[in-house]
Amino acid sequence: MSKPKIVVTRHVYPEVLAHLAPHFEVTHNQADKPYSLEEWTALLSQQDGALTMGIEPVNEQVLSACPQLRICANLSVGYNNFDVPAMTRHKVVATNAPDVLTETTADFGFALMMATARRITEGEHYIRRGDWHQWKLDFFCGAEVHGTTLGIMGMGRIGQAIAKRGAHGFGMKVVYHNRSRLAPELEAACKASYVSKAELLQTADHVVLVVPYSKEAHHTIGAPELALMKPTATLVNIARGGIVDDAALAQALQQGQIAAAGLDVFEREPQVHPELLKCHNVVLTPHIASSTRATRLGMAMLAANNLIAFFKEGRVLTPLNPEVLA
Ligand code: 8YV
Repeated sequence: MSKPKIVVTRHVYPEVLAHLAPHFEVTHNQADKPYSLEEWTALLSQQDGALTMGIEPVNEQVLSACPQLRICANLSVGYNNFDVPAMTRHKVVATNAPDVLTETTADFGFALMMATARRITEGEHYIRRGDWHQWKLDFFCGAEVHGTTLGIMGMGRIGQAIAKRGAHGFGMKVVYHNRSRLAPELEAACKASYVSKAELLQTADHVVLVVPYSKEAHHTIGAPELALMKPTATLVNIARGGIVDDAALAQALQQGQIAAAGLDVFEREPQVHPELLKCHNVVLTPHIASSTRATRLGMAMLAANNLIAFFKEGRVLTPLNPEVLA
């Protein structure tokens, strides 16, 4: 019997391809060349499944050209590249890759908050420019982290892991806002209190965004929200581009409405808003919050195992639309 055909859309570690090879006829893209929409649609239309990176659109337009397609397994926990209702209508199974990246991503969120508050990259740029000639008392004075108030928007697994770092490691008071309030035992484990969005923005010294992207969450932080924040506060976005209005943020940073920002995600990746690039008080990283080899391998293997379980056993490990399998 012939093997199902799958595509792995971008470069992955060789052990992932070796893991898939016994089960599938694999088309890979180890050259890591991004596809145009036309190339992507034409390629996907030839496949039974796909291991996607969280960036390739799987929507009504693409799906109508792919009657043979049965499953798309995202390597990422975020799945805003999927139109899940459209996939369900087309009976295409959707999976993501939760859990395996939680602690690593929380480490990064905390590191970005610290780097932003303590002006670490600004100090480095100063040295590299050759500007460091003498010690000064108020050299790159930053914001305190320990003992301050940490505001987390989006209290899923990653938000909770960041809260624990802040509360237990740095003695921070943790407040959070989420679509729904956590169960009391989860709040207690994180030492976190539920507050309204406005109260969080008004009281937090450091705001960290971990909200999943959806149309409703678009520009969760825009000019009105930035206006509520303290002028000494920092904002960190490790969620998704589009959760923050980047133009409004650049303006707030330039006008001193907030002290600084740390950004791992942007509205038009890989492009960064030109006004943000001009701001000295922003730390920029290229969407790397989950990027350690062990974690990225774990994410890729989970996506691969979803594909294998589906074609071998008719089940998946992390379903987004379980009704398709029922
Ligand atoms: C991924 C992420 O590496 O999992 C997610 O949702 O944002 C990252 O960890 C990225 O989406 C891959 O494109």
